[in-house]
Amino acid sequence: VKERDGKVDDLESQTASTTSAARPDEKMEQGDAADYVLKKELRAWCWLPTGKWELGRVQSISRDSARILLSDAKVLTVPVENLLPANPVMLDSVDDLIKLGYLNEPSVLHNLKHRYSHDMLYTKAGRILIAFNPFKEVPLYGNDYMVAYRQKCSDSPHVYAVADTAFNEMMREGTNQSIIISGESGAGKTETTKFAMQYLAALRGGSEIESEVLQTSCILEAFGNAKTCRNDNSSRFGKLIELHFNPSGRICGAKIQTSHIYSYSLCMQSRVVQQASGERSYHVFYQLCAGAPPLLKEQLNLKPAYEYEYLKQNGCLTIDGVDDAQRFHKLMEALDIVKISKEDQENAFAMLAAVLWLGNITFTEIDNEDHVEVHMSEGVTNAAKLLGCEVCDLMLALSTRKIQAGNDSTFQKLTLKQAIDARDAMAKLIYASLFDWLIEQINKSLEVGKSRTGGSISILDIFGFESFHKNSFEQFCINYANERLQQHLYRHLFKLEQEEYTQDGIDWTNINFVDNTDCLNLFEKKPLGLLPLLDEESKFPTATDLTLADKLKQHLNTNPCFKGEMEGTFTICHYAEQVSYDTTGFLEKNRDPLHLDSIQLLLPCSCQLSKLFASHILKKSQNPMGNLLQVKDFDQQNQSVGTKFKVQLFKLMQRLENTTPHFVHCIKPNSKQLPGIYEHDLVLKQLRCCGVLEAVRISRSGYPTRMTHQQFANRYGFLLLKNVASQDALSVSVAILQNFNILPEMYQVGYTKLFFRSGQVTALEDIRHRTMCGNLVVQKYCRGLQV
Ligand code: AD9
Ligand code: MG
Repeated sequence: VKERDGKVDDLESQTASTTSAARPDEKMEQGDAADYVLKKELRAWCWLPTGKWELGRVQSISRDSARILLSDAKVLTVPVENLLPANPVMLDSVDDLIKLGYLNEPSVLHNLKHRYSHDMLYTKAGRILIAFNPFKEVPLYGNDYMVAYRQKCSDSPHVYAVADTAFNEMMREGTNQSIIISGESGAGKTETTKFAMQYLAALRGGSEIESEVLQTSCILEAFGNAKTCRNDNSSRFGKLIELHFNPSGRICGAKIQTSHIYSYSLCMQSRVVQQASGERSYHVFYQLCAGAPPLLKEQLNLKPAYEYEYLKQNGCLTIDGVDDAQRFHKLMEALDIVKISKEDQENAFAMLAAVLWLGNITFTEIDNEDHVEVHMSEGVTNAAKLLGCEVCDLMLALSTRKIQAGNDSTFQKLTLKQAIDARDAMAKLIYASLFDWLIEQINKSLEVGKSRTGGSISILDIFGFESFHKNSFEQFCINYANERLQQHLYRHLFKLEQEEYTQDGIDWTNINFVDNTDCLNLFEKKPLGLLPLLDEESKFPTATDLTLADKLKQHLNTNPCFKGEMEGTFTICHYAEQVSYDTTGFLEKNRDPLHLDSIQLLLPCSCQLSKLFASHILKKSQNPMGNLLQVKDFDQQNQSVGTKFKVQLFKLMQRLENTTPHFVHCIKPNSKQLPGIYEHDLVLKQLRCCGVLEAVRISRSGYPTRMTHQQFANRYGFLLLKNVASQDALSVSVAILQNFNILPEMYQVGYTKLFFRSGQVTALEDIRHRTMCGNLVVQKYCRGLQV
């Protein structure tokens, strides 16, 4: 065991619970394992569930149990059915998991760990690229590497290789391509997106537009990323970047589409006014305070970050190793390169400063019913000046609510809590609108006058599947999006599998592919899906989060993907794992009440952007007849957040549907954001969440190992111990299959290739290896062997 274990690395030791190994789809593998161990000669390698997966070697086998020798020389007797087969040593560190004879979880994890510890960050899982985040500089990038992949001097897996394949397919077949990058927070999606973009920009590079496209990352990160407890540079939105090429393969334009859970009270926006401990608001606020040139500082009355309530509340103002002032200069350069005019830049910075000053507005109580008025301070005067409105109008909007009754309107005083909500709502509305406006400006600049003549490659950098101790509406939306993406992956994998089988004339009708359609139906089906039921309940003013949970339970409890258990919670069986959701806050978050007084205040402002933002929100809610709604209708007509999210997702999927997809799954090796640490359980969880193991399961239910007749005959022909040189490859192949008793249901013979069920070739590989080592008399072995 030592001799094999020498190959296992001394990374931080990990523990994997055995329960995590007992997945339903592992049952099949476990049955195989028993077979495998019993049918093979002694000394077979296997995985032992000893609290973590441990490698051992079979010493002896009685009826149902086996004695296993472990690396510490201990011997354990275990039920054979608990064992999983391990791959031969030569399959340590394969660059494609499909090459593993046994695709069980411990084998996959062992392989990935081995590669990670040798800085081999990329591994393929069939058609998916797995990318590990090294949390350190690794010399795998830059010009030399790009040239190597372009000239096909390297065939090891890499994100450059994925970008290269996408580019070549686009050029060769004229089809649009997409690169779908997923993974959990901090796994490296945004970095991977940038590597892919850099590669594509460098292919025929050198022109202005390529550097414009690359600079967009800097702008998007400043406005859309923030320090969270899981990533110092966490993207708080999803994005799809579509790169347009001309017929000679040069980038000629680009379009960015963002997706966030579109709510004025949620997720992206709430960070503007409040952050969890150890987290920051969006980078751009700190950059502006630290790096604005003196003139700009004066115009905006800017103070250092620690003077602003919205930024200083939890004491986290800086990020280790990051110079915010320097980043601000980079941001201004990037805005110049992307051709955002100086005037627009200044207007945008004024909106940021207005948000910061809004946060410093305080209230004083005026009666004993908790009613308040705005305290006169530099916060309110500066905010009013920057927004372009009268100080008294701003004070009124933040401390009263206008009630319209026919032609008359009255003002109702707000309580302290209501006033703070109104102030924060305005700050969030301005920031969300500014973000959307900025994307629009970048898109205009990247598309202006650039005619689309060739194909496109879209790169999707989107939030991955989430499962926390407590899961709320945000996770509900994010995981729904991931179900859709997962189905996209399944469809693509099935399609390609089936195409290959059909092309080679083999029968695929008996392959039982299972996908996640049932779970998607649970979300979407009208009228009794999760989303329609949520919308229905949101319309009842008297409904509560508890009545919602009851309603879901009442209608969906017979659905196999749904479980309504404890009060106020429900569980969804996602493709990745079961997730329990707490309905607290669901209705309010889904209704997304908008503070109309904010819009009414901003509409007549003299500042161009304030006005624009308010009218934009009103325009977006045009009713189906195309009539512009009145402010007073707005609340009733406003679509629910869940429905808006679904519409946004469908648009995104529609765009992806017309492309040939390439999948990259990023993996975070540890939650400490440090190099050299491999947390076994964390990696396993991500592999499941990313659907890698599901994709592997799909391959396993088909014929994952393929070889041409010629390759197969060349590789194993010499084992036949008779001269087959004069025979054709197909005849030699058939002779090998018969000679080594490979069962007919374990393979199919196509026109050009042989297709094998998982694990079949490993047995032949074993024989070949032993024969070549001269350790075994082949004839003797074959007589006893049933594969
Ligand atoms: V989030 O969902 O936006 O919170 P991402 O985007 O998945 O997350 P990101 O790309 O931001 O993660 O990576 C996190 C950090 O890991 C980066 O800031 C880098 O410091 C580090 N990283 C990621 N990939 C690489 C890499 N290939 N080489 C070196 C990397 N460092
Ligand atoms: Mg990111």
